[in-house]
Parts: sequence; C-alpha cells; structure tokens
Amino acid sequence: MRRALTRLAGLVVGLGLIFAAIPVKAKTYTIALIPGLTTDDFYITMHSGAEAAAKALGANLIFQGAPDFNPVSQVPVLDAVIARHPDAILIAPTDKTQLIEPLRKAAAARIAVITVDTYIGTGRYQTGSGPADFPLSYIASDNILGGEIAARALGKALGGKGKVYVSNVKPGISTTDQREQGFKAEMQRDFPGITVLTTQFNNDDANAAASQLQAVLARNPDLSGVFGANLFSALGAAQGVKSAGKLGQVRVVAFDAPPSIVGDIKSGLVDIAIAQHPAEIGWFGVAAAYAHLSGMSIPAVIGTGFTVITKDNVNDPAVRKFIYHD
Ligand code: T6T
Repeated sequence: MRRALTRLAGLVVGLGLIFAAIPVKAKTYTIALIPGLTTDDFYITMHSGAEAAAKALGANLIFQGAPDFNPVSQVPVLDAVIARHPDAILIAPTDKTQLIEPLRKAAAARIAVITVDTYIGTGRYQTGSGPADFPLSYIASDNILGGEIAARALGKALGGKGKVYVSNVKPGISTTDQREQGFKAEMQRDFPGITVLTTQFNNDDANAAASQLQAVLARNPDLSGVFGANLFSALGAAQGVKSAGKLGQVRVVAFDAPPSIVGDIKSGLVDIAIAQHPAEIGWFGVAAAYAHLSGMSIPAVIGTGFTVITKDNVNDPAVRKFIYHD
C-alpha cells in the first residue's frame, strides 16, 4: 500500500513536471470590426490601425461591413458577425437608436461590444441607466469640438459676416449630428453676423451634396460658405462650388481628409480640412477589446484627436501622415 502511494505521488510529480515544460499558449482572441460602410477612406484607415494593433497583440481581426451607411444594410452584417461568435465586436453604429436592439443580441451572446466612431443611445456607457449603456467603451473624436473648430475657421475666413449652411448626411447619426450641433452653437456664440441657413441632407451621397450646393446658391446668390460635415458631404459641396464657378466666393470647410483633399486645399477650393485620426480609433479599439478580454477594466470613453489641415501646413509630413488611405 505504501509503495503504491509512493508510486502515485511520483506519477503526479512527474506529470506536473511534464505540464510545466509545455508552454501554455494564451488564447488567440477574435475581434470583429464592423465599419459604417466598407468603401469609405475613413473606415479603410481605421481598419489599418486595427490591423496594426491586432498584429502587435497576436489577435485575429475580422473586417466585415455593408456597402452603404445605413442601418438596413448594417444590421444583417451584424447578425452574420454575431453568428461567427467573435470574442469582441467593434462597431460604428449607423444610427443612434436603430442599432440598440441588434447590438443587445451581441451582448446577450456574451460578445464584448465596443463602439468606434459613432455611438448608440447617448454614448454614455456603463452608467447603469438607459437602454443603451451596455457597450463597454466608446472610442472616437470629440465631434462637438470638431463642429466648433469648423465654425471658427469659417467664421474667421468670412470676417464674421455672410450666409452659410451645413451639408450633412442624415439625422440620427451621432457623429454628424454632434458636428452640426457644435457648428451652430459656435456660430451663434461668436459669429452673430453670420446667418446659418437650413441644413441640407445628402444621405452620404457626394453627387446629391453637389447638386444641393447649386440649388442653395440659386436661392441665395450671396451664399458665402458651406461646412461639409463628413467626407462625402465635403467632397460634394466642394465639387458643387467648383461646377458653379464660385471658387473663392463660397468658402468650404471640410470634415475628414481623403487623399483628394490635398489638391483641393492647394487649389484654394477648400479652406480647411479637419482630419480625424481613424487609424488611432481602430488601434485603440482593438487594444481596449484585448485588455477587456484579458481581464482588465477599460475606460468607458477614449477620445482621439484632430489635425487641422490648411494651405500653410499641407506639405508638412507631420500633417500629411493624417491624410486617410484609400
Ligand atoms: O466622418 C466619418 C465618420 O466619422 C462619420 O461617422 C461618417 O462619415 C465618415 O465615415 C466619413 O465619410
């Protein structure tokens, strides 16, 4: 009996030594990134930042999205991603309200949910209140501040006088709603001599934004400026100014910085472009998901910055690195 016990103890110790010698491989986490749409330089750049972080951390990254910025197209993509059961989902929800219930399904399936760029509900998560506080974190630019920066630039360029309008996507998107809100508040506060006309909604279609510019100009021949509140709104508004031959008379302030903005700034068609830092949003998104999955607590809000691009700094490599990839 004694000999048997001694042999058993020897076996246990032996097995322990064998297991200790096998390196324990940490779990490879799968993190999905669902953009607002796949063919937008902003999200393409966010994807590259997310890939860099996934590579550094040894995580597996899935990038799956819809061809247009629309909850009707995005929800089926989200459902398909939930069915693949990744460890975490990073998503730019295309509507503050319509993505709440579809995302709750992901949380119920014990998938960590983090929103990037846009938010659901009020964007205040993990507060224990409201129907949309369940995502773990919101990682984005400060879009109210972005709208204020745009208003200050346009207000100064116009010497505090004139008529302007906001070219925007559609109501219900957290980012572009906040940019418009910040723009209007700053105009009211610091530029009372500037009239802000009714916002034109283009449904993320640059051609629609270009035609709207011409229609607003036909109704208001003294139009002096436009704020394009996202990439397609700005591209379209600038194109509208060019086609109308009003370069210099209608000043353009652009949100976002696709490669073509460089030429538009150099030619004077666009006065300033407010570049977001989408690669950082993607990078911090993956890093935050990884930290959470590894048992750490993560901040409920992570803010990324802007780079304001003008004729004076557009050739500076420290600025040029924030031009989006296509
Ligand atoms: O401006 C970005 C993004 O921040 C916004 O939520 C939607 O539009 C863009 O993707 C640019 O097209």
